[in-house]
Amino acid sequence: MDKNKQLFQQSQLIIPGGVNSPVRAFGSVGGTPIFFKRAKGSRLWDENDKEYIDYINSWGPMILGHAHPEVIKVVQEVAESSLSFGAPTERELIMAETIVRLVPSIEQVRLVSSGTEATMSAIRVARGYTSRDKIVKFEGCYHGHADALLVKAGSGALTFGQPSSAGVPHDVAKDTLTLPYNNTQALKDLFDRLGDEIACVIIEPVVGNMNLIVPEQEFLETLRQLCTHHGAVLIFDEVMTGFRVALGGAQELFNVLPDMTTLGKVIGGGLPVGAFGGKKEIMSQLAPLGPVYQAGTLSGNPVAVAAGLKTLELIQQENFHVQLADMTNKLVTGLTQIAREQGKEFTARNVGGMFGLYFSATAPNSFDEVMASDRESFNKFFHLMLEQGIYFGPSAFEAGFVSAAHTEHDIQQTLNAAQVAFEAL
Ligand code: HOZ
Repeated sequence: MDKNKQLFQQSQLIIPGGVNSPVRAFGSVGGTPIFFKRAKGSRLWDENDKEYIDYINSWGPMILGHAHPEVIKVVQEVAESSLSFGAPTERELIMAETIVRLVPSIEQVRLVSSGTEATMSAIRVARGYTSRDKIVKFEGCYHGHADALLVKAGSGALTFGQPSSAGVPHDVAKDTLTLPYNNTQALKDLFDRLGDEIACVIIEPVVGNMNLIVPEQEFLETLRQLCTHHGAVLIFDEVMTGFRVALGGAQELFNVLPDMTTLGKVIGGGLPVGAFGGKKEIMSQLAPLGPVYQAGTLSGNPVAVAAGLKTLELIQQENFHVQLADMTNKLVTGLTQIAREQGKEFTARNVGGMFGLYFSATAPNSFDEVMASDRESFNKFFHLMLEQGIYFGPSAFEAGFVSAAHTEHDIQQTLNAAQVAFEAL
């Protein structure tokens, strides 16, 4: 019997939905989730020993590819000295110095264990700093699963048709205002009405949770100006984009600086780490200095920080991001060209090493445009590619990721598979 099927059946008996994170259940695309047992470079192997080219890369962290020898070596060495102290270490200081040096707007930073913790904590600090309650987010942006942020969220919340989650108290959600992405006028209107009551605006500066959406420059710049004018804290959620779309993240790429930034994924090199940072004046609100409480036993975990530091060291090599973007660009250009030759309504685009695949005539710019794309064709395409050993995100609403381990050969193999898949559509 197919081992993936067998494991999924068993898992469903004792793990809700058979998975530990909803998108993995293949609910959006249908079929059986793949259970993986091994990964190296750009490749994955499932429990049936079938090989795949990986375009998820653990949703971003594996920017160097899987099991990079230098990352594995440092993880092994550090694990020998401790798995956790629950006390400060020198590596945490080096990590903080590295983040402050590389991310243009961060003056001080605190480490946590996940992106959800980072965004949840950033919002608490922003509320404490401004003494205001209202927060603003954008439709289809996903910032982890803290109660206040599960309002009109993207990613799994979107896939399962539940823009908000059950279990979120009305009193918590009522202070979360949502706006359409890339709609400058709606932004201005809201600030005109309520600007002086808004604690913060949180945004994915390039969205990776409703497929890939690129911000309009004017939209980001207006957002910056309005937040400054009204004393609202601007938070860039760079959990996905940080160190990926450019070394200094989306804020460097678009040259718009937030007051606070949340990070995750790449800074853990594949182990659980998150971070939030920003202006000293805001960050000094945090305990033990200030009145905003935030804490974590595994925060700054030595092994995770070591994996992240080695990853950050390696991605600072000259031309790293140029090459990553080039490789990703070859993929999206190739796919778009094949689709065009075959007369299929499809397009693709990338920002650095992050990409989107869209079954629509033009790349979407907002949540409504993403929702209007042809989901059925995506699902068919996904399975046709999967059969041929190409592993894209199992949902039309997720972005894709390329690593430095992906080669021209990987891209060509993917394009050959796409030729077959588009023909069969
Ligand atoms: N929320 C993640 C994608 N945007 C999926 C996380 C996972 O399944 O690992």
